[in-house]
Amino acid sequence: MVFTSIIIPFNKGKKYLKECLESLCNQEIENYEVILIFNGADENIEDIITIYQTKLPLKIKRFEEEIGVSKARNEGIKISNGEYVYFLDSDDYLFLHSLDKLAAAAKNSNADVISGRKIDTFYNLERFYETYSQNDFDNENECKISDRDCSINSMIHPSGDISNISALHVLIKKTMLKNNIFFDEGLRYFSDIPFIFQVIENSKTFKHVENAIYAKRERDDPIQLPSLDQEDPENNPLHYVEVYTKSLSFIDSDEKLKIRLDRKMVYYYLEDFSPKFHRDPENQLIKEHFKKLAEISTNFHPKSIKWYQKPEIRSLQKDDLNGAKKYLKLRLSVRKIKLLIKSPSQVDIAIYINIFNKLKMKENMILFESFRGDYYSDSPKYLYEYLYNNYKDNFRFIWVINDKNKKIPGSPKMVKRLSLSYYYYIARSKYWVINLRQLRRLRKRKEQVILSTWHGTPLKKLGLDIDEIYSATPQIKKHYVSDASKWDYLISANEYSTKILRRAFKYTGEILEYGYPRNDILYTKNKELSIKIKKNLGIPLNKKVILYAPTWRDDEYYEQGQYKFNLKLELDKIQKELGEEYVILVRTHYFIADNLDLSKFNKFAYNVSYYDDIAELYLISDILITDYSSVFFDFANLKLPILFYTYDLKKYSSVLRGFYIDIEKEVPGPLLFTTEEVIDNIKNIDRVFEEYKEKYDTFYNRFCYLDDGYSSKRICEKVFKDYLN
Ligand code: C2G
Repeated sequence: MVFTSIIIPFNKGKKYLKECLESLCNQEIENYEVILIFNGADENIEDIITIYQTKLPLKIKRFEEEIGVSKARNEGIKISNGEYVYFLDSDDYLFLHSLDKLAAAAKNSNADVISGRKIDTFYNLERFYETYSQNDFDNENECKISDRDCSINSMIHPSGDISNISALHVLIKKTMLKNNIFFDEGLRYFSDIPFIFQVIENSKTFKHVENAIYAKRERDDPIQLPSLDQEDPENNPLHYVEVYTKSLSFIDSDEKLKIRLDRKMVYYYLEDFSPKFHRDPENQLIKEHFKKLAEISTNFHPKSIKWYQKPEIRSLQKDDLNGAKKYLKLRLSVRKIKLLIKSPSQVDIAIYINIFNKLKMKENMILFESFRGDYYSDSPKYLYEYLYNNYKDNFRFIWVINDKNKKIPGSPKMVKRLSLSYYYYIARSKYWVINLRQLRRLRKRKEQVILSTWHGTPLKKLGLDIDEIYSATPQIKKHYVSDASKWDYLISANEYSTKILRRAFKYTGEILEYGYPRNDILYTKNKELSIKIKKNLGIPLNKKVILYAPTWRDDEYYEQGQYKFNLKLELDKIQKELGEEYVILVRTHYFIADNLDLSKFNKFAYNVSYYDDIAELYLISDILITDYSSVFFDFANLKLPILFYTYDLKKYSSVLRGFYIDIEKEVPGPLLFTTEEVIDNIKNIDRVFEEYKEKYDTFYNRFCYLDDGYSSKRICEKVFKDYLN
C-alpha cells in the first residue's frame, strides 16, 4: 500500500532535476512513489531517468506539449495511489530525512495536513548538505503556537506578498482532495494560492514538523533558466488580482484567513507595485493595473491595513492615481531620510544623483580605475600612460586611487573610491576606463562612455557560463548582463576571448580585439627598467626570480568579497633546495583579504601582493608559477617557463568553476600537485621548458598573437580619436 505520493512536474532544468531526485534517495521513507510529470520538457533526460529508475519507485507520465504546472500536478494527483500527496518542484530538493519526518508525523497523527519548513537557498545540493547538519535544525522542532497556525505559516508565509504562498512541502490527505479540490488549470501562474486556501478551509487537523527541511531554490539564472514567476513579471499584477479573487471565493467565514490574504495584497501594492509609478510615471500598463487593483482593494478587511498605511490605501480604493502617487512620494521621502540618517554614505550617493549628475559633463575628462582603486595597474594604466605621454594637453585625467601617496606619472587628480569627490568626478567625466564591472549604484549618463578593459583572458568560466555561482548572489548573472550592457567598448586580447566575453556577458556592444594594453610593457623588454624594479623591491640582482601568482577560491572566504589565502606551497622546502639560486615573489590575488607574513623567509621570499603592477613583476621573473589565474596568458608573451601548481585541480574544475580550455592538455607547462614536484621541475627547468615547447608555441599563437607593444595606441586611436590632434 502506497502511503506517500510525491508529485514532481518537470519542464526544464535538467541539472536541478538531478539534484531533486538525488535528495529523494537520501530519505529512508517507505511505501512511497515518485510521480514525474513531463510537462513539455524538451531536454533529453533519459540518462537521469535510467539512473534513478533503479534507485526510486518512479512513475512517469509524459506530455509532449507544455500543459502548465496546474494541470501537471492535477495529472499527478489523478494517477497517485498514496494516502497522502506531496508536491515537490523539480528545481528544489530535500534535506536529509525530511520526508521521513513528515511521513512519521502523518502516521502518528493521521492529520489532514502535515507541513515542514522551507528554506530559501541558492546553494546546490552538495553545498547545502555540506553547510547544514541535522543539529542545526533539531533544537528548533518546537511549535510554539498551535500546529494549525504553524502549518498555515508554512503555507502562507507571514511576511512578503501574495506570491509567498505555496503548496510545496506539505503532506495532504488525499481523501480531502476528493472534495473537489484541485489546481485551477486556467491559471498559468500562482495556482498554488487558491489551492492552498481550499486545503486550509477543508482540513480539520494539522501537524507541523519544523525540522523537516525543504530547500527552495532561488534560481541563479533568471536569464537563461527563469522560474515561472520570473517569466512574465510585467503582468504579475493581473495574475495576482485573479488568484486573489479566486482565493476569496474559497474562504468562507474565516475572518483571520481573509485578513491574512488581504495583508499580502496590501503588502504587494505598497512594496512592489506602487514604486513603479515613480520609476515609470507614464506607463499605460501600470495605469491599467492600478485600476484593477483599485477594484479589489475596496474589499480589503480594515484589519489588514495598518494605521499609517490607511491614507495611501484609501486613495487606491478610490481609484485615485494622483493621490496614490502623492502618498507614495511622501512615503519614499520619509524612507530616504531614514536611510540617510542611518547610513551617511547614502548622503554622498544622493548628492551624486541629484546634484553632480546634473552638472555639465566635461568632454575631455577621463576617469581611470583599476581593481577597485587599490592599484595603479592593468590596462587602464597603460591606456593612461599612452594618452599622457602623447597627448597630455588634450585631456583632464582622473585616477581612482585609495592610497593617495601612490606616485602616478603626470600627477593626475587622484580621488579615493566612494568618496564624495569620487562621485563628483564619476558624474563629470565623459569617459570611464575600468577593468572590473562598474558599481551598480552608478547612474551612467546617456552621453557618458565606458571603456571596459576587463582583466584577463578567461580560463575560469565567467558570467552566464558559470554553472554554479558558489559565493555570489543569485542575481549575479542578471547583473553581469545588465552591467555589461552599459559598456560602450570592451577590450579583448584575442579571438578566443571575444567569443567568450560576448556570450558570457550577452554583450552586444563594440569589441576592440586589439590585444591587451597591459601587455605592451612586455614588448619593451628594457634591462634598465628590470634593474630598477628589482632595486625598488630590494631583490638581489644576482638571483633568478620565481613569481608565484595564484588566483582566489570561491569557497574560501570570510564574507562576500573578502577571500582567504592558504599558502599551500611549502616555501621552507623550496628555500632549502633552491635558495642559493632563486628568490620567490609571492603575489596574492586582489580579492585576498589575508595579510601574508613572509618575514621568516628573509631575503628569499617576498610578499609582492601590494606591488601595483603585476606586469612589472613578469618583467623581472624567470619562471612563473600559477594555478588557474589568467596571469599565464599574459606571461606567455615573454616566452619564459610556466609551472602550474594545481593542488586542488579536481575541486576547482568541477565544483567551483569549470574551465574554458582543457587545462590538462592545452596549458604551456606541467600541472604539479606537490611542493616536491615543483622543486623538481625548477631544478630541471630547461628540460621541462623544452618538453613543452610545442604546446607553448601553439598556446602563444592562439592567445598572444595580437600583443605587440602597440595595443594601447590602437585602442586610444579608436576611442579617443576626436581628441588626438
Ligand atoms: N592578478 C594579480 N595577482 C594574482 C592573480 C591575479 O595581479 N595573484 C591580476 C592579473 O592581472 C590577472 C587578474 O588579476 O590577470 C585577474 O585574476 P585571475 O586570477 O585571472 O582571476 P579573476 O579576477 O577571477 O579574473 O577573464 C578573467 C577572469 O575574469 C578572471
